[in-house]
Amino acid sequence: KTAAIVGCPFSGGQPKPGVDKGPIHLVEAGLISQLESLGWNVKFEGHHQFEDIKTNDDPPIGILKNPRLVSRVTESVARVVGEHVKKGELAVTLGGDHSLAMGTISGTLSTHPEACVVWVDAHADINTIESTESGNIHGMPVSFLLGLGNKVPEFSWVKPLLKPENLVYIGLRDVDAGEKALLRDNKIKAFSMHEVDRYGIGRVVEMALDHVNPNRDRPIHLSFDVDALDPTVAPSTGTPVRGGLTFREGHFICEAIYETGLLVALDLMEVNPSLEDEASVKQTVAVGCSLLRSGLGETLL
Ligand code: DIR
Ligand code: MN
Ligand code: MN
Ligand code: MN
Repeated sequence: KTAAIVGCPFSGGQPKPGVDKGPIHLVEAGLISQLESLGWNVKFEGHHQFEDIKTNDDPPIGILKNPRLVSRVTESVARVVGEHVKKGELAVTLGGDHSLAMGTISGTLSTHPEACVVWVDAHADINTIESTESGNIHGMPVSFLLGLGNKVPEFSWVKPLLKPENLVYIGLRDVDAGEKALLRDNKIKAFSMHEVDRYGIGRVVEMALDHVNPNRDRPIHLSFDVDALDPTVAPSTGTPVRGGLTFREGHFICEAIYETGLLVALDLMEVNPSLEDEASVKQTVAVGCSLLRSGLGETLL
């Protein structure tokens, strides 16, 4: 069993500097050897290098910020992740901001069109060019993958390969009004923190998988935004929202999805080592590594 680490030092999908240092800190904290200790053959040939497009050469489209840069970077991530998944390697992408998932999920679906996506996040990241209030593309990747909203020609490489019924959310608690309408209109299944409180994380994961993967026979792409965790657990992230998943709830999701034996790609996004104090950074990076270990089969016993 081989895991391919795709380090993506990229921050162009949102305005706060530092999230590009997330993958570097995760690897420096010992992630590679931790995953090797779990019995994986881990491939890591250094972090991905992205060509830069200067802001001057990349004016907004509508209010979308850095559109050409985000498009170029995510397209190359799609190619890299797609190649790993095609070879049967577990693609583990380290972000970087969540716009990268436009690439990672496109890569997975290019090989496994029947794959389902479990999106763990405080946010739905489903704004369209019409609905976005921030213009930050990390709040939009899901709408591009689903083909919602007016097409942005710059992103013509993104094929709408994701079907709404193959997507499920866990952990939502900060969803824009326009996004709520998109979730409703497209009948997308979402388990917010309200459902986590009501049913417990065990039943929520079970129900989420029953929805997208009733026979437990389809490949799974898990896209985990660290801000799904409560800010007391993962403080160093760009858009923290109180009332999030506990340490154990976050890990339970990763453990339960590993146990299905169906995981083909895993993203860990939005760790920003430039935010909060040194202890908070250390804590957030450690929790990132530990979520990834759970996703790769670490057990408590
Ligand atoms: C907001 C925040 N919905 C936006 N999204 C964030 O900018 O579209 N996503 N923070 O991670
Ligand atoms: Mn996100
Ligand atoms: Mn397949
Ligand atoms: Mn988020």
